[in-house]
Amino acid sequence: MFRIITIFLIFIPSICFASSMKMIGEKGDVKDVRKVITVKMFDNYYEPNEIIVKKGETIKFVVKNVGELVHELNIATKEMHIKHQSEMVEMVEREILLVDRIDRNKMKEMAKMNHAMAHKHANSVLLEPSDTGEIIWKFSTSAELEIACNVPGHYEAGMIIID
Ligand SMILES: [Cu+2]
Repeated sequence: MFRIITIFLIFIPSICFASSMKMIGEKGDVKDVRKVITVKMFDNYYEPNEIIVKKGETIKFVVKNVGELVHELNIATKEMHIKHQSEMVEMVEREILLVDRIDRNKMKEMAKMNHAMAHKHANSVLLEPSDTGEIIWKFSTSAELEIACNVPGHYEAGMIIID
């Protein structure tokens, strides 16, 4: 099962390798939302398989996990996803991230020692089966972004939207 989803960016994308949050955009303000996109997360792909984003646009993503596994929707650069994947592996090793469940209590405990484990970033949601989450994101930069799931194995399986 391999699907590549495309984001068409209506500006000239520039290649950036820095991995700060600022370069991928910023948490959007609800009053700036002009477009709502519902994304369904299956095992292991997203629907729709194409998203059109304009620079400067604030989009509200309503994210539904309709699969049987835990999934993530994360807006970031390729470099950031790869970095994040090692954190996700650690979460599996510590039994915070289970196949179809997230141990939120353990996650909270871990976050006290390692902030990366909190998974409370504005650019991502991590959802159990049947859960729904929301991201309001302002695409304020020209970074090349991917929307992807970093649950171990899923990115490799094609759970990714690239531009
Ligand atoms: Cu996934």
